[in-house]
Amino acid sequence: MEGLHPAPLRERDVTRHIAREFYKEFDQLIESDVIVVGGGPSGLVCASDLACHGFRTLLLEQSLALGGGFWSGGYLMNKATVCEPADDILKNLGVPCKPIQECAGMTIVDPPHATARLIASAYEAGAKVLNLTKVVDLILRADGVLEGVVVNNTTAEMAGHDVIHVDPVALESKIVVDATGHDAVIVELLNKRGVYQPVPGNGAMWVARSEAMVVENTREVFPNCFVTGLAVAAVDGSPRMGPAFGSMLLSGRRAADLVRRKLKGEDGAGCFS
Ligand code: 48F
Repeated sequence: MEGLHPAPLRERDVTRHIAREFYKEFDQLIESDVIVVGGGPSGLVCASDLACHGFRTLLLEQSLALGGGFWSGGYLMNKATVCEPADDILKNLGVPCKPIQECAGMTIVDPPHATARLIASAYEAGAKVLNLTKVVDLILRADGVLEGVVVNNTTAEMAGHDVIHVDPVALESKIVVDATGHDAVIVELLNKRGVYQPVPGNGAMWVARSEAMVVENTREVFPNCFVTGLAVAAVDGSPRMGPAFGSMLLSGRRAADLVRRKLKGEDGAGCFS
């Protein structure tokens, strides 16, 4: 249609400017203060809080879409539970949280609405995002210091090295946060490299216990490596909790707070255990 654009839109310009912007930004992501691995609810809150405090924060997600397991409330039902006080995190983002009269403190949310707002909030806070980016290894010095992660394009990894052999690349950071859910990928890699004990994985379901334990045990598990969200339960062998998402949000917030205090050199912050 004439008059829609001041100059005719050229295909080469679309390609050129996508490439230019991507590589200009990518150049700045090679070195960050914090890399958060996993864009589920815990990773999104953690990345958003850290970026809000002015830390150079990079969120890595292997899938095309951010959001992890928060798009559905389990069993393909489009409702999820969030208990107090985690509902405040969502309410502050404008997500309706419906109180349930017969269960004090429990609210029901629409997961796609909540997930969309968490994603927007991470971007608005200034977190940078690389999706379709899978962490496959760590930068680990001989003195046991974690200095970043090794990543590859997810589609190249999916094809397998015998089909497409593409070498991964490294991204450096002062802190790595494992927000990879059940798989606790970063801690598993520490174990694979011989510097951390085996990861037991989640125990059987026990919602109340698990929700409390995940938040309480969000911590630095190895120098410069913090765990948040369901990865905490996997690392500790504590119970799974199904579609109860409050502790994911609170754990992401707690991880960001611990990381922030460590980076600021505050006393007692982030002692790994
Ligand atoms: O699983 P996920 O949503 O983790 P979370 O934030 O929340 C758990 C809940 O969704 C739910 C639950 C509790 O209510 O039971 O499961 O702890 O998000 C983890 C994200 O990490 C990504 C993965 O695709 C997902 O989006 N991820 C996993 N491995 C890698 C990765 C990897 N190697 N590289 C990059 N991203």
